[in-house]
Amino acid sequence: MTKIEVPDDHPRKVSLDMREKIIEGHTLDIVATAGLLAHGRGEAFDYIIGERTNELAVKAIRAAVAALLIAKHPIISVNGNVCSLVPEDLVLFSELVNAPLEINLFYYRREREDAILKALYDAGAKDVLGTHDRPSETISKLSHNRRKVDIEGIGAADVVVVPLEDGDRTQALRAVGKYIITIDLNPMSRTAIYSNITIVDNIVRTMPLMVEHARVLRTWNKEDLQKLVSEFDNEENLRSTIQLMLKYLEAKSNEPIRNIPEVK
Ligand code: PTJ
Repeated sequence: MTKIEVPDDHPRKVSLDMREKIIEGHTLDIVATAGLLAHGRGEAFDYIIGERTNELAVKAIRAAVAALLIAKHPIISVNGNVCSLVPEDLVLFSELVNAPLEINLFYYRREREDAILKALYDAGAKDVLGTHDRPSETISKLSHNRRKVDIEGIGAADVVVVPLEDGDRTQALRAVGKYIITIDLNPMSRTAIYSNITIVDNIVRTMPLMVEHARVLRTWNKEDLQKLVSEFDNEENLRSTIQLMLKYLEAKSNEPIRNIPEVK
């Protein structure tokens, strides 16, 4: 399939380039067909936060990085969408906070696992957990296919990052005592609600910021990192994010329709 070159002066270039990545990922078997739809849902929510990272997301990013840095056994779960959008930043971040990557798919197919593994190795990953040849265990309260996790990965983890995740799995991971961090543009999704820390932002903008904050926070002492985590209130952060969306829409509704500036 031919990849479309979006011209630099196209007003929706960033968004269209992201779509091209997801479409290419689907062609390569990295992204599930349902991942195309999940991306579209994300785009809609991104529009109503103004397609930019806000202060509430930065607060959640800092708490998330701190939680990972003080964790005993942190893990980052990787699915098709995440791998196709931010492979290099994922690998870099995983090294900075010492949290291995685990492939954990909602729509598992062996071909997809292979394609994602290759993409992660191409992006510089050295070790990747969650592959079919590794020892696995099951998490309770989930149906057969979706319950498998790596024994040394999510199985043993105290803190798990599950970006762009299905709500059932997030709830099941919470039920078995994991501390959950997510990145999800929908502040009303079950994953957003059930996670301990929810970063409501596009993963494409979030991951580079997580790398940036990890570089600074990894020099902090444990007590100060713990303070950042303890002071973070996910429920309050989610409520404020929904308020922010309302304010954004209200401002739009008061602008003359034809003069509404393009969202940058
Ligand atoms: O690769 P697999 O098989 O593990 O499947 C991955 C998907 C994403 C298909 C699977 O986990 C799924 O069905 O997820 P959901 O339930 O659709 O949830 C995905 C969430 O991610 C939704 O709330 C979207 O709004 C959100 N989302 C989509 N794109 C982005 C996003 N959040 C942040 N950044 C994005 N780029």
